[in-house]
Amino acid sequence: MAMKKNNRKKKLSIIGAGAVGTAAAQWAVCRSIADTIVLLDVVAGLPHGKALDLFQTSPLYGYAGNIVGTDDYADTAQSDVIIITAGLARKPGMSRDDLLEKNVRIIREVTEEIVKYSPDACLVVVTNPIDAMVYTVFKVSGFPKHQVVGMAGVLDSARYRAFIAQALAVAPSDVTALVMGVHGDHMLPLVRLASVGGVPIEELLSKDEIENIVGRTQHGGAEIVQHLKTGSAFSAPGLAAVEMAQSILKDEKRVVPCAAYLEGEFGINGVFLGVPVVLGKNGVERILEFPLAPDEQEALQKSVEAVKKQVSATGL
Ligand code: A3D
Repeated sequence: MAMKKNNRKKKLSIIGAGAVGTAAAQWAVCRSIADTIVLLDVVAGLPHGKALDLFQTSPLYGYAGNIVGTDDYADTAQSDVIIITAGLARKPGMSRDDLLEKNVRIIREVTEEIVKYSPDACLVVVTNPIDAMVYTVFKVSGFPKHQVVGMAGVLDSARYRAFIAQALAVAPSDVTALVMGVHGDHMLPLVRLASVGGVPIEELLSKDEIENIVGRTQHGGAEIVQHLKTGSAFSAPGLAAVEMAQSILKDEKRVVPCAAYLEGEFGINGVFLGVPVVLGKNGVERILEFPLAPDEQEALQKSVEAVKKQVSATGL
């Protein structure tokens, strides 16, 4: 029997037309992941100009959908997925936690507007400090946990994979690796599970080489901030968010590390933390739980403590 095809038009909105939001919009166009892409910002003219510029790339990319720039949340109505990038980014010397107070205020405001118009959307949160901001979106929206997810692990794992590929001079797409936990210094790039074409990296790289790669992954964001001076990474973060949005919009069931709300998984309760999840049309459809080694469990616990500290600072 022929499968019924879901032909309903898909809508993606991106809140924040800054560096990450613009990169996400570009990647979304390149990959044609939605029929309508809305870019929203509070700065007058910014999203309109960026959307128009992007629209003019459509003959070159072959994207045939709508691209809308706006400062009116009514234009985001009935979105299937909303990527939230609104807020301040880091400058040299700042930690992600330094952004908390101002970004909580912005994220609250943004979430209240979003839910008025798109009660069924899956929300992909990018704004830092991510593990606390995704919690804020969850609490303010009142959405079920499967509809709210944070982007960090996809990016951190991509950085980890890129550094492993570079060290081994192999194709990055042949590297499989997972970063769990908080998006910060206590993130956990799992060494035991990292492999290249199925071969564990522990068989191919020395302890020192692996330690360097793990350290560089943990500080991957800061390394870029140090170079840029005026902002933080945007291209890989934008694509990481689009990778997640695509899996939801196209019901791909990709297995990706994301900040998901935990209720007992890995022995953790009541926080969002980076874990491997299955992303499909319902958002977070499953968390893939597996036994951790004692040192991994201990490292994850440090992540939990870091996130709880951030969350208590949100006042929620
Ligand atoms: P930036 O280029 O400054 O863009 C932020 C945009 O948000 C600006 O255009 C603002 O005008 C807009 N904005 C501010 N307040 C509002 C509001 N109330 N409603 C709508 N738009 C608003 O920053 P960026 O794009 O480089 O970074 C955006 C956020 O993503 C920051 O918090 C970064 O720290 C974060 N980020 C997270 C990751 C992760 O891996 C989690 C990676 C990269 C950036």
